[in-house]
Amino acid sequence: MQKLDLVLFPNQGLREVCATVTEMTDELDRLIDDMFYTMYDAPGIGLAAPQIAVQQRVIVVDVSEGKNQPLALINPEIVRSAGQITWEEGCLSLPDIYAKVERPSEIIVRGMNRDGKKVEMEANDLLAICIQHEIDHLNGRLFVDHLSPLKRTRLLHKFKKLQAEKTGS
Ligand code: K1U
Ligand code: ZN
Repeated sequence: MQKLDLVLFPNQGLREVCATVTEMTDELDRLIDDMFYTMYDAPGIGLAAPQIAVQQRVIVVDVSEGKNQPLALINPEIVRSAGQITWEEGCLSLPDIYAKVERPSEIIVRGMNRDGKKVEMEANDLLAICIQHEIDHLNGRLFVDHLSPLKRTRLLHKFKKLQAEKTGS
């Protein structure tokens, strides 16, 4: 397994709609292993393929305390959503900035697991938030896009300032 480089904002790849996966291959299975390795190492509770420069509809998630409930979904789709929850979200592609985002609190998500089997499951609270955040990535959407234009501009300005400080530019 290997740790993959994370793609950071404002990379254009984070703004693209990812391609549907047409077949489960050994290469895709290895990519999923590498995605989990990269997510746990970050550390994060989710990761979407475009964050490691792969423009395909693949996400991995683990919101458990023990980091022992890995979930990989291929071509995930939300088929039903209800309720409302606000959570302070972060993003591995926008390190060190956080904002409260409102989303549905309960979802039914459909997709394929890494064995190539169709799956449909219900998710609530943090798991639902995380799956929605990752599916947004597959559609070129970032958590800051859920904020008002003023909040988004302020946060992205802060992000650019922090990055400039880090890189000394
Ligand atoms: O997709 C990503 O950028 C990963 C992101 C997922 C996410 C976080 C918060 C709400 C929704 C989705 C992260 O994992 S950021 C890191 C983070 O939240 C975290 C890291 C370690 C422990 C607990 C949380
Ligand atoms: Zn993210």
